[in-house]
Amino acid sequence: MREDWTGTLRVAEDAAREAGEIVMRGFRSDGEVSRKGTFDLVTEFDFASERLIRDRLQAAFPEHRIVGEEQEATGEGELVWYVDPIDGTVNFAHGHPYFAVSIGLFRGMEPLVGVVHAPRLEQTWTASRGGGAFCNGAPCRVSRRASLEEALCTTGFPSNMATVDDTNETALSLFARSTRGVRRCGSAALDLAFVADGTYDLYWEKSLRPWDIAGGCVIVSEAGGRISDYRGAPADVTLGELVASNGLLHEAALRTIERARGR
Ligand code: LIP
Repeated sequence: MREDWTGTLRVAEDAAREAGEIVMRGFRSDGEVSRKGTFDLVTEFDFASERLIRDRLQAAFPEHRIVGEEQEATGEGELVWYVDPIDGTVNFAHGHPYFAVSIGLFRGMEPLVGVVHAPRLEQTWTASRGGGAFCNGAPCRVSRRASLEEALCTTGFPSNMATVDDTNETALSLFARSTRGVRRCGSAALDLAFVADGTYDLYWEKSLRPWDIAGGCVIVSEAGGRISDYRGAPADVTLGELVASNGLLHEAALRTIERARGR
């Protein structure tokens, strides 16, 4: 019998919307901002948002594990929630509207429930396994553009870019020359949501954390897209590298990434 995740999704969506209200109280305010690294930021609203989401998830699913960006993981269950209280914190702290609350539920590598809620954009993407993907309640699907020449792409860079060798610059250059364009807007969760609704055709990035991408991966999968690592193996959100696409141009994208990496 097919499992029904609708009720589970409702809890996650309600939590994301409630957290979004907290986050919006801090948007363009004088809230406290601290540095996690040279360029990486955290605000009091990241902490408040994560506390709220954890409370809601723990109350509804005491047997589940919760892994979030700003607090220690809790619980031991095989079902794991990945919580990003604000994905795109640098944008948020600078008053840029491209940030989102992101929540994803996985069983191992199996995507079950995803929510990406962008309060400033007033867009909310949701999905549950076998139940399809939605944006603001309307069904959404990946695009049908089948070649890189027609594609609009998005990517990101690690926040510790100044100190790592593998910076994504070669891939950026190759994709910029072979597609309609590459955008870099600063929230992996939203990049994935926009792949799911057909705005972008392709997203790739590495040095990611599971909470950045878990919610979005569920939504892309349910919207008919493909998610993989850089070699084309099924995506594991805990491993940090991801290619997400409409499926049609996935192999061409993998070949470009391989070229960029000199293989
Ligand atoms: C950020 C991402 C962004 C990525 C950054 C960072 P945060 O997440 O979503 O797109 O390029 O490296 O991980 O820290 O704002 O939640």
